[in-house]
Amino acid sequence: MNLSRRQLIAVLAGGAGAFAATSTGALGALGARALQGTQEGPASIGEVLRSANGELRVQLVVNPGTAIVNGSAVAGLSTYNGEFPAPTLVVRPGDRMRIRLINNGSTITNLHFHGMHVSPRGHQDNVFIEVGPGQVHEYDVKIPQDHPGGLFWYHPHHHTESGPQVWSGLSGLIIVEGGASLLPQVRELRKHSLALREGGLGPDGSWADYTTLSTDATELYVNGMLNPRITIRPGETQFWQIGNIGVATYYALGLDNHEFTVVEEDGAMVWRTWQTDTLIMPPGKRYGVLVTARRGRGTVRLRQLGYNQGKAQCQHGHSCACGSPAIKTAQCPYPPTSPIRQVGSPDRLPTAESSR
Ligand SMILES: [Cu+2]
Repeated sequence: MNLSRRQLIAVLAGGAGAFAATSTGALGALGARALQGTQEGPASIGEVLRSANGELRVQLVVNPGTAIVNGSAVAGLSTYNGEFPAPTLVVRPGDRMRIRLINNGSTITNLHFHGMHVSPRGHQDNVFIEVGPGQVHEYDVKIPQDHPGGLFWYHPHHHTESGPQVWSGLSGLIIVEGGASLLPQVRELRKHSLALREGGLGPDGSWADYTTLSTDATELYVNGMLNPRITIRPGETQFWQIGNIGVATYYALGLDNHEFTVVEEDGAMVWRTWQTDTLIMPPGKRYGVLVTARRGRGTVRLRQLGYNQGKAQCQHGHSCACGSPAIKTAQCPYPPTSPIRQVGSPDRLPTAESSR
């Protein structure tokens, strides 16, 4: 596999009625790999579980079996509540998250609230909790009043099981309301949440076994879909919160001929915004960015520009390409990153008015 190939992962369609430009054929010609055909739908976030009256009271059922992936039923997954992608949790600072975790799986699991400033004790963000097959655990996580707003995520964190469980579908986004989305320049913008994860089907059409994990064999999903579409008007600025909730893949994320203005990073507003044409995103990484579509109609492609996946590529006895001692790393350069240009304080961000 050529690691420097540019893999399409989503499409930005500019202008009303521009969808025709995003035909499957056109995408295929650009090297998109789609296991079950390109999803023509928008990049929907899926199920959203939102707190009310200071409390998020939900049930997450670890559900081994079949789920709908990119429009088709796929066996061999393990999902929360049968959903792929997992539900997105939306909470506010000061909320309690009362989550009943029911483990219908065959291995021990638990919950970790990645990046959140919450207690690791008791029934909160305690990775030593063990919820065995058939067991139930009641989480009660208190989010501090001064918790920053931004993007976080949840996934199992039982040692040795986290990797296979996340791979099989057990990870989802958490949005803590506030942060950059409350800035006057951002508040009125259209928002999208993009959950990036890898996955793929085995020879029998079911979800590939974790032991086959290799960047060679994986597809890149955005909100559980292959090559979904986001619409944006020419000149419009949108706020995207992007999280890598996969298990191994590093992304170098690029948007053709466009730049990202970073306003949030890892669940916190940045002190100084900056612009880049490449977002480097290891597993767990989150960015909140402003994207302004250039004038004129057409489509813009969000791509995995390619990243030397190093040892992750070589696990489980798979033949290694880049990163293997047998192969010169010079053949597999890390993607060049453009120098960071600071844009300045939030009062210099593009405004909703200027983008109309
Ligand atoms: Cu984590």
